[in-house]
Amino acid sequence: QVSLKDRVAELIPAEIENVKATRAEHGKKTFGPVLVDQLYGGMRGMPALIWDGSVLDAEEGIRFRGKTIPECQELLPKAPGGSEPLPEALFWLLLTGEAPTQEQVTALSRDWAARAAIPEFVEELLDRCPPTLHPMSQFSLAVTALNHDSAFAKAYAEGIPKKEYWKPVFEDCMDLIAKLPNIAGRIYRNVYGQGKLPTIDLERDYSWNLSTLLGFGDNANFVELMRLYLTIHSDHEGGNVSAHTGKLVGSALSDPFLAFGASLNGLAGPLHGLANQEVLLWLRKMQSKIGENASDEAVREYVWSTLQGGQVVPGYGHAVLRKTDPRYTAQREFALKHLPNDPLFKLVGQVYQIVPDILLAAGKAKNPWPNVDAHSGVLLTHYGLTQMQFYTVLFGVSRAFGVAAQLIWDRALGAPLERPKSYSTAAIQKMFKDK
Ligand code: FCX
Repeated sequence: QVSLKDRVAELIPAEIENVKATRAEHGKKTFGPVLVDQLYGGMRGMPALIWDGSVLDAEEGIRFRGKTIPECQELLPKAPGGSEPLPEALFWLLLTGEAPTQEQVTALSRDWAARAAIPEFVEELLDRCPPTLHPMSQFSLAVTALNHDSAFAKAYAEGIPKKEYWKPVFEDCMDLIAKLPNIAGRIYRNVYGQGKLPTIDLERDYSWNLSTLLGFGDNANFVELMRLYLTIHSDHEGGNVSAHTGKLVGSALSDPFLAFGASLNGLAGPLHGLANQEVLLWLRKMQSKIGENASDEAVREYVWSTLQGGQVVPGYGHAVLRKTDPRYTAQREFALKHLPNDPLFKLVGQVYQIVPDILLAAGKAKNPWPNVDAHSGVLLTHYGLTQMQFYTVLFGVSRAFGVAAQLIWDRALGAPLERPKSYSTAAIQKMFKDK
């Protein structure tokens, strides 16, 4: 059977030709003007990047290599007895555009399990972090430190030719993904005092091992949740902060550990991945203010008070999406199947009925609908993973899949150093004087 690395190697030459032909035919064409507002406005909607792994449609949401989330749930191999796709399979899909066989997925699980150990000095580094240091900072520290053993950094120092870059980058990316459960598990247990870290089971899948390291491996539904969670958080086209940061830093030929460490620092912001922590905090605060089983009117008032306090409603809105995020819907369906009567899930559902109208009435947010972060915390809480400061770490474990796939393809296609042009306001004024 063909390994993932062999399959990527087979695909690269044709893709290099494909890019060459596309550039030869369309390279000098423009698609749309760049507005000055876009320079001041976070480059919203400005075409700037190429990434084949996933594309985000404003109305429909994410497609991984052309497949919607329900299509991935249908198509991708599952664990024996499970019904959610294995994230191993999603990674294969992101990298190759193809669904792997069950055997190929099993081989990937084994490969990652075999690479899972982290260096002793990284363990010590984590053990020395004060428990008051945010789990995301600890996560980023540990990932950055893995660069100590980067195959790419070593090969580059030894003068590897450019067309070979992707090979050690592939190895680093496989190591990176493989080591994240041990890092996440260690942080979780260090910070929240949950006993000794078990060892990785070489025969089990990635999500089972991650769940076990966190202390939830004996709950089959939690393991299924992890499979779904890691699949849907993996990638969200190229322009979001974590994906773009990884690509940008990787373009300097910083190795995948340095590049993904940078991604994590972006994911740790409250407008991005930290929103999943913020949602739970916000829901808990709401509950303590207006009680459980509160009326719609009380929830409405609370939402307005958030807006009037100058804060955003976490988990709602999106820079690209203009409809309910299908990642939200996938989690809602999971909840309807596994925890329909959970009180916090009911509150999430109630909030979903109420917030969009309020955001529309407030008149600022371009998208009043929920995003992925509006739902993930309630699922984790249901199974006893109640420490919300840890939630973004799980998002980070998943986001490594997308960033890694991009890094491999960027190096395979010889993507250059990223260097867009910045302008001063004075230059803008001069440029458009009298125009
Ligand atoms: N609550 C209140 N106000 C909101 C809002 C929300 N949920 N979403 C947008 N707005 C406001 C913005 O703050 C902005 O106000 P301003 O003009 O006073 O600065 C205005 O509406 C226009 O913003 P908009 O163009 O709609 O949104 P952006 O593309 O600038 O930002 C995010 C998108 C996601 C950052 C924004 O909707 C937000 O802050 N949401 C809450 C945080 C969140 O859930 N983030 C997670 C997003 C994502 F899924 C992820 O990365 O994980």
